Amino acid sequence: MASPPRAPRRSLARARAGALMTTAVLCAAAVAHGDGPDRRGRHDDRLPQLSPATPAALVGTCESLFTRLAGLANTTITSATHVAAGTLMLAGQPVAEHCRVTGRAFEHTSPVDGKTYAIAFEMRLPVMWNGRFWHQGNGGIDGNVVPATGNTGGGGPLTSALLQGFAVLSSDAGHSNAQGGPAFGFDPQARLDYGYQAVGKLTPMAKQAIAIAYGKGPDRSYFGGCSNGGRHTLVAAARHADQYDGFLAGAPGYNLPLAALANIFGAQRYATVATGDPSTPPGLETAFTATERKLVAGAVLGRCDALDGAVDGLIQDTRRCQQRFNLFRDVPTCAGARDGTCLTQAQKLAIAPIFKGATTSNGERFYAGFPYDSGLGANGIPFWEFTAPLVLDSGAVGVIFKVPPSALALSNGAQFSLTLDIDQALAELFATDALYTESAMSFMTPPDAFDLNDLRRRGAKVIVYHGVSDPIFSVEDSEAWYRGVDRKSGGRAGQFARLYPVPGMGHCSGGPAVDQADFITPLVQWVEQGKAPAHIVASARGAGNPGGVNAELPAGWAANRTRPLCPYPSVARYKGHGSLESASSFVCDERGGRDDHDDHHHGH
Ligand SMILES: [Ca+2]
Repeated sequence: MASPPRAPRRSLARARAGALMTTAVLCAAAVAHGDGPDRRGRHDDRLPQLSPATPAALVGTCESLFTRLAGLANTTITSATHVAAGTLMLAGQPVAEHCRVTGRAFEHTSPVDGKTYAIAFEMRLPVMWNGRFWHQGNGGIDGNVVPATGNTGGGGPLTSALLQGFAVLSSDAGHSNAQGGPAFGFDPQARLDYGYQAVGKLTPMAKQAIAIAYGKGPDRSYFGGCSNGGRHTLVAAARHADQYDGFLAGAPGYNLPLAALANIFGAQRYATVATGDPSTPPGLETAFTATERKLVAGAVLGRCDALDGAVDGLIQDTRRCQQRFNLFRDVPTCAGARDGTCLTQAQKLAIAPIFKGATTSNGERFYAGFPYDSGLGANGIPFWEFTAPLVLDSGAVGVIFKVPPSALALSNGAQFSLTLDIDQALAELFATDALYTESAMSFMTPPDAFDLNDLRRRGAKVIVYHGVSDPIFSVEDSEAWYRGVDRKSGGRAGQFARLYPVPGMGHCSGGPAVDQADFITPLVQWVEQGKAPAHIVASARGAGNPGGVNAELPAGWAANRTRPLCPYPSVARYKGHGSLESASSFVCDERGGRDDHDDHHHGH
């Protein structure tokens, strides 16, 4: 699947590294990389090994931080309070005592709408600190100061950065949803803060605050979040590779404006076959009902479940499944009225292009396709498919992203989305004018999503996870990211990046999936100890799970079923013996994704 590596372009660096190459260097490189030479067998550059963080204790009282932090530039501290141990519970565990500091930074009054904007934030600073900083990226259109717990946003939380003793920062990214939700998009600066500038402005502030609180700055810094928080993470990986050592991106919408427009494209397709009023979410959902979605999910399982060697309700071999499953052939076509056992030909014609990937009127694809997977019938799907395009993507595309913005998107999101000219809107995501001097595709996405060579060279690491049944940000877009990073690094993505697709999982969590995993610990071990992660064991969240029970686990699954999450492009395969409930019965197969006849030539 992955394209062959390009010829290396940094020949001078290679020559220098080659001249220095000794057995000792080779050993150091092998330790640092964890997986030895790249696929061409080259040891042509040595990645630095970052030193581990060391703990420290808070200096003085929490309350004293109110005055001690008063000198931070462009920042007003609004409170500093002590939070006793056990006041906050995360993943069923008590959080140790810490200080909660709140503030506002970079306040400005908009010349466009006259409103006052600021980047509101909170920091949670453990009294006994592990020496690390965690910048928490939040979801949606931001606009809320989500508690700075360092919850990574994915799965049912098993741990969090705050639980592990990180100093954690969370912000509203420069606007409050109480001021009108997406209406902040009329202010050019608020757009930029949401896109990337809030992160850039808060990073030095937070590090300085940590230095004041503990008498030293963070030894190691991390960035993480899911959905828009995953987008923030990959944007930071590209823009602030000098400021962060580890990145944990869940379901990263790193092409978020395109994904939002693709979701509107989907709504327009559904509207053509809806029997109800398509301008309401329940009306739009009549295009593809819960019963029909479960029918298709069952047909996908019928074709693909066994491809990984285990008929277990999970499709590990997603790519081979896409070659095997055919919506038109494998789902019965209604002879008469729709009764939940079939789809009409018109429904199939409306729905198939959504999975194939949104296109312009002349057939050019502008966002990734979505794989057919077992989670299509899950409870989290209809919000993203039938509600979001009418109430969320409308405001995002129409008010926050488009140049110029559209007032209709605020007053009537459904009308805006269902009548939107997709071709024109796509152009407007790339457009600028005298007032909005930066386009959405510039302020929302990484400057070059695939070029992480600065990050790689200084020893930083990236872990991405993504639900295969995610209906809003496609796992295929994350796979394209990984392949792009591999190309831009000359085939070295494995030295510093991992992508873990999560079969059956929806957007960030949930669905008929084994979706609970600790990604923080392997990331820290990779960054600070050079232990490159292979597979990561994930658990189902059945009865009694402290991170929250997943009500959608199929009846036949053990409550604590485990599976290895395998690094892309490998896929989990059943060994042929052992319990179907245990990760130990599966191996990660490097040949994942190739069809039987595919071993002699590269598909796709
Ligand atoms: Ca299976």
